[in-house]
Amino acid sequence: MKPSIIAQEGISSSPPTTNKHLIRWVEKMAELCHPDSIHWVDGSQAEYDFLCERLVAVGTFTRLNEEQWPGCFYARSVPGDVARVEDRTFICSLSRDGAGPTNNWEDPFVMRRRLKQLFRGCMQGRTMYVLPFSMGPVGSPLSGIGVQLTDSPYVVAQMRIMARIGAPVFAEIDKDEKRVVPCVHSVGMPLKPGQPDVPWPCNETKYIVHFPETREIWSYGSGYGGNALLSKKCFALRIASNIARDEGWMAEHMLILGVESPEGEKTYVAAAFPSACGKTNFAMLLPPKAMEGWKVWTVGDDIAWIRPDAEGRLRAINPEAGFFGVAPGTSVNTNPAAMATLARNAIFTNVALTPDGGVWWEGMTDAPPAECQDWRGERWTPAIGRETGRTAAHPNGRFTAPAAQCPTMDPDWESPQGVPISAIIFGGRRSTTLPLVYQAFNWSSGVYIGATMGSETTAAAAGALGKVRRDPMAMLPFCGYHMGDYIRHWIKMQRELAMTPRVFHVNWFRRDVQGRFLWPGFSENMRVLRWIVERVHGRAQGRETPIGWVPRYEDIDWTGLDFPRSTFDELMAVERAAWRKEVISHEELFIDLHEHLPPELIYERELLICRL
Ligand code: TSX
Ligand code: MN
Repeated sequence: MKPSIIAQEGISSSPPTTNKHLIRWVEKMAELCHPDSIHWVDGSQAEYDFLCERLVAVGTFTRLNEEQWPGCFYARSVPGDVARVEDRTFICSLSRDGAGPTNNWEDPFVMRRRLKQLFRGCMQGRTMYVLPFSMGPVGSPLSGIGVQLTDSPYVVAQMRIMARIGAPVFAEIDKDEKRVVPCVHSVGMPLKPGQPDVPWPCNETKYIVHFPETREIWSYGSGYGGNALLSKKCFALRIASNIARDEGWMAEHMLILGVESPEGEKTYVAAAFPSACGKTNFAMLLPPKAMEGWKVWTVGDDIAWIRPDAEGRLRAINPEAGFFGVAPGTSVNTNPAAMATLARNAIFTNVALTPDGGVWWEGMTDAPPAECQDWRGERWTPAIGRETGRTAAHPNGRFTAPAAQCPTMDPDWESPQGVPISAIIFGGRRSTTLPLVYQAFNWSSGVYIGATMGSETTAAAAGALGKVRRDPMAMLPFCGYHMGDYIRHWIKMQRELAMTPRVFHVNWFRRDVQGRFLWPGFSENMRVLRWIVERVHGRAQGRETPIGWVPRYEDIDWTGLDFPRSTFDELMAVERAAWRKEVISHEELFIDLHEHLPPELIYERELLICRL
C-alpha cells in the first residue's frame, strides 16, 4: 500500500517544499519503508510539545520535576543500544582503498542491495518524519543542509536541540535548489497491526552506512546518539570530510573557543582531543578568579567546519546548535557552564532518575542520592552500587541541551562568516613523556604532532589499560576516507592560506612517579591558554626543545596559584630516552598508512629523530 504524502497527524499537511527531487525521494523512500503516515517536520515549539507528549505516552520519555528541571525529559535506552557501533559503521566508497585501512568498507552495490532488504517495510506501524536540518546558521555560506527521514520521534526531539531544523530549512532548500545530503534512518522495528510499541525500539542488527561519492547516509537498528542523529558524526564529520577534501576546507572533530584578554582582545582557537579528555569542559572553561579580566567564550564543543576566507585566513563555524555531552563527571565544580546549560529544556539519556523526578549521575554531587532508579530502571542505592560495582548512570549517559542556553556562548557563535582561527591545539591523555604544553615549529611539524597524537586507554574504553592508542587529529572513527589522504589534505591546506594558525599540543594528564596528576587542570588550564594566546601574538617567550617550543616557568602567569618550580620542571621535562621510544612507536601509523602519507610527514619524523 502506498501511503499518502498527506500527513495524518494534523500538524503538517502537504509537503512544505516545492523541491521536486526532495518530494520524489520522500515518496520513493516511503514506498520502500511502508510507514503508516508521513510527517513533514516544521520545527515549531507546538510540534516539539506534541512529540514529547507522544514519547511520554509510549514510555520513552519521563517528564522531570517541573520545579527543578523545567522543560526536561528523561529517557532510558535498552542495554544493547548505549553507544556508537564502530564495528557496524561502513564507508562504502567505490574503491576499498578510498576508505583506507582504518574504516570498514563494503562494495557500495552490495551494500545498497543489503540496505534495500533491511529497509523494506521497516517503518510499518510507524510515522516517517521528514526532518530538514541545517548544519551551521541557516543561510550561512559555510553551512550545509541535510534531510533525515526517521521513524523515531525521539530522534526528531533530539535533533531539534542539536541542529537548526524545520520550516526555515525547507525555505532555504527551495530558495536555490540547494544540494541536500539525504539521510535515511530507521530503528528497524516495524509494528504489525495492533502490536504495541516499546519504550526503546531498536534492532540487534545495526548498520551505519556512508556513501561518500553520492553523499548519502543510511542508518539502521539503533536509536542512540551518533548512530541515529545523522547530522552529527555521519554528516558533519564523515560525509563533510569528503566534501571538505574536494572543496579545499576542513571538517574537524574540534571544539572552538574564544579567549578574551582584560584589554578586550579576542583570540579564537580550535582544539582536537580524543574522548575522555574533557573537551566540553575545556570549551566552557571558567578562568581562575585571580586571572582578573580573562574570559573564555564558547563557540562549539565537538565539531568545527573550517574554511580559508578571501584574505587567506581560516574561519570556523560550529555546525551544531546544541551539546550532546557525557553526563558522568559533569558538575558545578568541573563545568559550571554546562550545568547551567542543562538545567532546563534538556533531554537526559541513560543517567539515574531520582525519586523526586530529577536526574543524577556519578560525579554530579559529592554525595549520591540515598536511592534512585539506575540507567537500567532498577533500584539503586550507594550500598547496592558498592556491592555490585554498578554505577547509577551509564558511563556514556548523555545530556542534550541547547547551546543558546550556555552562559559562556560567544556573542559571535552564530556569525555566518564564522570566527577567525589563530591557533590549533591537539591534546591527549598521557601519563608520561608529553609535557603540559609545547608549540610546533611550523605547519608541517604541527601536522606531524596532530597525526601522531594519542591517548592512553581509560577504564571506560575497551582494551588494555594505559596503552597509547593513536588517534590522528581525534578523527580515527570520523574520517570518511583514507586517513593517509586526510593527513595529506592537512599538509596541502597550507597552500590555501596567507598565514597558517600556530599549532600546539597540550597534556593535562601527566603524572608523577607516585601516579598523582602533576597539573591541577580545569580552570588552571587558562594559564596554558594565556601562553598560547601570547605566543600567537608574538608576545611570549619560550625555550626551544627537540620537539618544539615550550614555556619557561617565568613565561606562565602564576597569579593566585602557588605552583612549585620543581613540579613545573617535572611537568615540562622533555626526556630524550622516553621520546626516542615515542618516535619508534609512531612507526605503527606509518606502516598502516604508508603509501598515502604525504612525504612531508616522513621528513618531519626524520627531523625529529635527528633533533633527539
Ligand atoms: O576535563 C578535564 N580537564 C579539562 C578541563 C578544562 N578533566 C576531566 C577529564 C575527564 C573527562 C581533567 N582531569 C583535567 C582537565 O584539565 N585534569 C584532570 C586530572 C585531574 C583530576 C582531578 C584533580 C586534578 C587533576 N583533582 C585534584 O587534584 C584535587
Ligand atoms: Mn565527539
